[in-house]
Amino acid sequence: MSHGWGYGATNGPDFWADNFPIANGPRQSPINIVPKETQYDPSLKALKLRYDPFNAKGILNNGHSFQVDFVDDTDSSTLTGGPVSGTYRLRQFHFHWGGSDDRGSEHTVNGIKFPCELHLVHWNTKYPSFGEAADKPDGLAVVGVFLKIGAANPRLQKVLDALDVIKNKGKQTTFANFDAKTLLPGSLDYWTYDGSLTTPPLLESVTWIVLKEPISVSPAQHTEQQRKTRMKTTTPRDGQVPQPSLHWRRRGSMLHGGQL
Ligand code: SG4
Ligand code: ZN
Repeated sequence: MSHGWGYGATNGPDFWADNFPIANGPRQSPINIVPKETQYDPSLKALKLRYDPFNAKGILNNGHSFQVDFVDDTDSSTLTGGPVSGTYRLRQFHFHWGGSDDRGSEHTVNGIKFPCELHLVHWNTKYPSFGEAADKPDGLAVVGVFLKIGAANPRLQKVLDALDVIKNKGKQTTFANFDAKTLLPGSLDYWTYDGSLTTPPLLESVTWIVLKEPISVSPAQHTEQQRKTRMKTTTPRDGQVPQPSLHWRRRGSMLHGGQL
């Protein structure tokens, strides 16, 4: 993108509204999730993610994040169910990492930041393309996955290895035959709310599906990422989305769960 936005002292989130007035809009992301203030909604369905490893195409450093792009001209990698109706196609996934272990995620849970957050971006096939979908209220569905420091994550290593060749903004390289499903946690239980892109143009087009279970990254892998990239994150835009519009779903149909 050619806009001068960033995460610095003079072009960071507090300044985004100058060029993107929607920054003060009613459904801006990210938010702080307060689990005990969320509502259990029995009408929410199980999330279905079906990804074809052969759709993985390339990995790109866009200057704000690095993303793995997917071929999206057929319905072979899709998100269905969960809070959405219809079929959403996987377009790309990217990460938001922080400069230290105690920050990095964009969403927070009870104010707690995770070291990293993975975003899998999907677009609604009721529109002709990602571009057309990106500014519609039901245009995008992004699955957010927190990363916590723990065991080494061999699935993540392939992504980290690729970072060597895309150190600088605008660099890209092929990234083929990668199963995005291997990056997901065991449980697809989620919180959901209607929000926005977390970077300019901050379009209010994203149904957020934030998974409750984090995946792990080892201290060494996290250090490796910090050495290779200097990516930044957007902090929660508190108060803009009321907590009661968050819903959560447990796997199975234990309707009286209500506990986290
Ligand atoms: C990252 O900068 C991605 O690399 C962007 O991807 C993405 O923008 C942006 O984050 C916002 O997405 O899931 N965090 S987010 O709300 O997907 C879009 C690209 O620039 C439009 C393609
Ligand atoms: Zn993101």
